[in-house]
Amino acid sequence: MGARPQQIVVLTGAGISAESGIPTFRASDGLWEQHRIEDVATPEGFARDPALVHRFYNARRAAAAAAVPNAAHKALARLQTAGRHDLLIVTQNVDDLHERGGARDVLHMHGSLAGALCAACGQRWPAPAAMAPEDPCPACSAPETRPDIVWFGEIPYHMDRIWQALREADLFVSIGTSGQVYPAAAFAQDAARAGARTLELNLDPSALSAEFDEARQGPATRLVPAWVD
Ligand code: BV8
Repeated sequence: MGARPQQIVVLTGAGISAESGIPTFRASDGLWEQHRIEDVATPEGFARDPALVHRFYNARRAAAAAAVPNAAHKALARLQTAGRHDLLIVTQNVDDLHERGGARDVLHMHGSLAGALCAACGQRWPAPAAMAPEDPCPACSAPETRPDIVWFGEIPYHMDRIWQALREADLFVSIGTSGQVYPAAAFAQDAARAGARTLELNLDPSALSAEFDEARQGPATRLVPAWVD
């Protein structure tokens, strides 16, 4: 009888997609078109200038479509499909590189560039390549189309499922995140409190490195396959 499969929860951030050519927030100092991310990625920013926010997300949707999954995305998918352990992938990223690298059931806690949302009626539909504020909602026709993204001040998706998985985890691994955005930045503590071992794989020390049982520094395309294989 093999040992009980480990319950593993992995949290990824912008750093896992960096080597696929998608800039991280820190690399751009959180600046975009002279706007701070916190000003653009908020409901207030969208209300103030929906065309600017759509330009921001249209550019990121195009960059994500042009990017390809890297060895780190593929290694996580290998671990998941090998079936030796139960692996839940939670990502803060809004790109689809985990899925295109073969991962399944990825929880996008900050939403996804692939999704569109009607701010008036809540209808969701697959996002077109480029979106504009006056795009009518396919359900209620209101011109209040927005990206299906969780902005600062909004409630992240899948939280109940994530907290449940952290309570049951044997191992929590954080990959490519600076640990500056909550509630994701509290996941290592949540998992440790429930008895999980915690591991951080990141290019450089993060705000949370001291909290982990083990923190390894290096590029994700080297550290993640080395951990998985
Ligand atoms: C919420 C979508 C309540 C948009 C994003 C004061 C104190 C504490 C908290 C708060 C506070 N004031 C406000 C808050 C709450 C706020 C928050 O945390 N603010 C921060 C700024 C303090 N949080 C919220 O508002 C959240 N909502 O709290 O609601 C609630 C909570 C629970 C339950 C119910 C209700 C919503 C936050 C979501 C915001 N949306 N994204 C978009 O993407 O455009 S956040 C956005 O920034 C990203 O999604 C990402 O999550 C975050 C950036 O973080 P990272 O992914 O870590 O990226 P970063 O560039 O920072 O770091 C990259 C790392 O990779 C670096 O460490 C680097 O070293 C490493 N790296 C680079 N290259 C490589 C690499 N690693 C490996 N290999 C490489 N090659």
